[in-house]
Amino acid sequence: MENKNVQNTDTERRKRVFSAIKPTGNPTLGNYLGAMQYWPQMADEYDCLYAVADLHAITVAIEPKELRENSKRLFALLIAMGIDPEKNILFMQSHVGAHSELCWLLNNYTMFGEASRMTQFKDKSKKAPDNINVGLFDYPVLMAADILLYQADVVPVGDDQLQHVELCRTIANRFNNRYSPTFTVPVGKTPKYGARIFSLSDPTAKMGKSDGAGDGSVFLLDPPEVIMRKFKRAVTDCDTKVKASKDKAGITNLLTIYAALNNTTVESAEREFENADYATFKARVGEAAVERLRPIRERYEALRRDEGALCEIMNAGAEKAARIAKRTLDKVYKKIGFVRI
Ligand code: AQP
Repeated sequence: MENKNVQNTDTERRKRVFSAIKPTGNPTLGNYLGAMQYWPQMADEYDCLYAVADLHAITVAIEPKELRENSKRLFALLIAMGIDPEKNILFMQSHVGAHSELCWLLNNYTMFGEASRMTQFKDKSKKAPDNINVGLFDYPVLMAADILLYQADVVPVGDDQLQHVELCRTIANRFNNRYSPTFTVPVGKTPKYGARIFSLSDPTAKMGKSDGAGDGSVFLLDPPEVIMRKFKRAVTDCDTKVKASKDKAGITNLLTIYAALNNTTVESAEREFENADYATFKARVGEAAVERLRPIRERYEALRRDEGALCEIMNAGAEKAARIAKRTLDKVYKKIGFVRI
């Protein structure tokens, strides 16, 4: 993906990647196929920063114990799925105070109408009508702060986050035009297959972390027999052909999952299952997911046995991230006209 609008303020460095995931529940196969699976390999080409977005997690109601456990679990999972903390900057968002600071500053360069148009805000407001808090409304501005602090060029995300990246670009351009080039204007990058994985029990709804105990979401830490059960029960249709089409949402979703898991195309998956019945096809998709997730679960369990080591990685990541973030934040304060000491 080419970015024609990048205003790179630091020409010496490699291009930068930033992405994050919030610890709101159990990470799903949707999170993995839509975004996370591409993160480890990006270190070959880019300087990468990845965060557990714990500040974002409190925009929905969450118990303290759950937030703490989800955050540690997600941090360990990111390492387990291949993010090497020596080659990437991996950190917990709340450990770098600059995120909240820049968010406040950027609030003043974001229009109320722009934030009101965000579909995720509308969807989440409908889901929790008794907790439509200002933080939920401000979510995309905090996300813009996350990205802009690190002068990120590329933001790998699933489909649902593209609108937020667009708003981030608007805010960055507005600030750059009002003062002088300050922020790199980033581009969002989505994968060809897997940018939106749907629920297995309702293939018209996005597979989400906070979907609870139902069979619609496959969680990355689900045991193999649970994964197999969920795929075997996946909703399909009353046809018999394993073919992607608009009126076959369930089968199309399963073909997409298979293609994204095997790094192949939907067309080639269709050919592979030309003569298969639905039961065989669903079992094969399940097996592919089990095989992909097995080593991740094993590495995860080993990492969770040593909390001390995990804390050290968190500390080191936060220090490195804070150093970069401070440079941007200082520049922003100065440009706006704050007295600096
Ligand atoms: N179903 C999905 N298909 C493809 N990509 C997805 N992502 C999320 N769901 C799917 C991508 O995963 C990354 C991390 O997501 P997030 O935690 O930052 O926020 P989210 O998009 O709100 O994720 P969830 O799973 O839907 O969480 P809840 O249920 O708590 O709201 C992002 O890049 C996202 O695009």
